[in-house]
This record gives sequence, C-alpha cells and structure tokens, in this order.
Amino acid sequence: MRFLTIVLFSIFTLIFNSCSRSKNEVNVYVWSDYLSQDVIEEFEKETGIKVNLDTYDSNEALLEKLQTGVSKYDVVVPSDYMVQILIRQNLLHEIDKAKIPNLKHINPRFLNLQYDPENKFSVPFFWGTTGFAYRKDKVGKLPETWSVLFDEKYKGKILMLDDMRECFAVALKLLGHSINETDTSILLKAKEILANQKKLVKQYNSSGFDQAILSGDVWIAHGWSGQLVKIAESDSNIVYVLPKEGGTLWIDNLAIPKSADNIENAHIFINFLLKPEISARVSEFSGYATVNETAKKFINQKYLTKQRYPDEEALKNFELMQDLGTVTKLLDRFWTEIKSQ
Ligand code: N2P
Repeated sequence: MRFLTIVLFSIFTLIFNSCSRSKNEVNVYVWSDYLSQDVIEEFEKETGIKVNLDTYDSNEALLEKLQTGVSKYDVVVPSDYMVQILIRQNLLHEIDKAKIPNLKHINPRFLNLQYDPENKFSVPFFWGTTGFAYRKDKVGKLPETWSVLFDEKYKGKILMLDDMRECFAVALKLLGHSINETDTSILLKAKEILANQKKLVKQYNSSGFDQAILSGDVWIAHGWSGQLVKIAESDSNIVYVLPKEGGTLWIDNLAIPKSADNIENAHIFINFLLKPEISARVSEFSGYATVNETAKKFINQKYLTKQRYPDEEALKNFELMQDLGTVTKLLDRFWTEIKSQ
C-alpha cells in the first residue's frame, strides 16, 4: 500500500510538473546574434514565462529542424522566402492577430508582401541587406563590386556566408541576373563561378563572419548588414559595401511552427518583442534595422544611419528572395558539389 502511494504520488508529480512546465515556457529558435540576454530576462521577469533559446544561422537549417520535428519550437524567425516555403509545406500555425496588439507599430511597407500576402503566418521583425565588408588597412580602398570576392590577390583572406541562396545570389548578380533566376544553364554558370572561387575562400561562415574580419583573420567578408555595420561603426578600418550589381534585401519574420506546444506563450513573446522600447533595444544591439516605426523614436539617433537604413536609391538593384520551388533541389545539389569538391 505504501509503495503504491509513493508510485502514484510520483506519477502525479511528474504529470503536474510537465504540465506546469509546458505552460510556463516558450521555446525560441532564432538567428545567432539577434536577441540580447537583457531583453530575454526582462520578458521572463515581466511574464513569469521561461525562455529556452536555441540559435541557427541559416534558413535551411531551420527548415530541416521543422521538417524532421526532432525539437519542438514555439517561435522561429524565417526570412521572406523561407516563410513562403514553410507555408507551402504546411509547417506554420496561423497567427491570432487579436493577441498581437503591437502589430500596429509595424511600418505598413513591410506588411502584406508576396511571401505571406495577409500576414496570416508571419510578423516582420528585422530587415537588412547582404553585402560585404573589407579592411582598408589591408587592402586599401576597394571598388563597390562583388568581383573583389573573386580576386586571386586576396586568396585565403576571403570569407563567404555558409549559405546556398546567398552565395548563388552573389554569382547571379555578377552575371547580371536576378537572385531568383531559375534557368538551369544560368544556374550552372553561377555554380562554376562559385566552384572556382572556393580555393580563395578561407571560411564559409554565417555566424562569426563579423568577428573573423574584426580579428583580421580575413580581409574581405560577405555578410549581413547588421553585424558588419556594427563593426564598421566601431572600427574605422572596416567598410561595409552594398555592391553596385545589387544583391539580397531580406526581411526576417516571427512565426509559430505548427508543431508548437506553447501557442499562447508564443503570441505573448511575439507581442513583447514588438513593444517599441524592446524592438528599439534589440535593433541597437544586433545592428539590424527594425520594421517597427514607433520603435525609431526610442533608437539613439546615431544608429539611424544610411548604412543601417539604406534608402531606395541605394537599394535599387536589391531584391527579396523568393521560393524557387522545385529548382531548390537543383541548387541543393550544386551547393553540395561545391562544398564537397
Ligand atoms: C543574424 C543573421 C541575419 C539574418 N545573425 C539574415 N536573414
């Protein structure tokens, strides 16, 4: 009898704990260098909900996690084209807009775009560009063209993002095409360009690209605006360039996977990140541009620069990525061949 009581008690405790745990947490899977610890702590203090944070550095890694379902996440941050893919594959949960009153702060320019026409599944958060940074002290002043990343002179001093779509975007722009090109013969040319470049590349790296150039390990680094602009602001030897050929303009979005366990908490977390003061703080921290118009009032003027917020003129050859449908498989194969050659 005593034994039975103990067993029953243990079972109850177990069930009780797992229920209360799932009620009081939110599992967040987000880009590296995106959210600061103080903002996470403030959320936990304000709501009593514990945040479990995991990071990734490519949309394809996120897709794979959601497809295999090995880990369960409540909030993820796909870019534009990946939102489109996740919707197509039925991997996102519809957002209950009534639970996100802070949506009103978002600049309408970032809403109702082609990748999620009514924002049923995604809430824009940060935006930015993909360009490159270089060290003036090592290479002098460079022309604003992607071709410097293919110059033999810089062999062993070049870093490329470890990102299939971003690398193909560079090669396609060099060839004078759209980053969303789907013609096989053109993609094959782009592949050759990237395959030939490989011997010059010291690292393919999508998380530490800013540190690699800051430390001098590489002299020219392909990368995303926020982190590169931030180091350019702190070190006058470093310059961030938007190449004249154009490139990727991206919008990253908060979304809730279909498999999420804590849907309610996911909404609370998303709404919290959209509070103007909070959006302002994470934007200052990460270097990435906020889509939150009200947040701009809380951002230190010195961060509202043209580098962080390029105007239309600077962006005229920049494009949003699109879901390439079945062509993605071909690119996957090309990318694997380049990386494993
Ligand atoms: C942050 C990466 C920016 C994501 N580490 C580009 N979509």
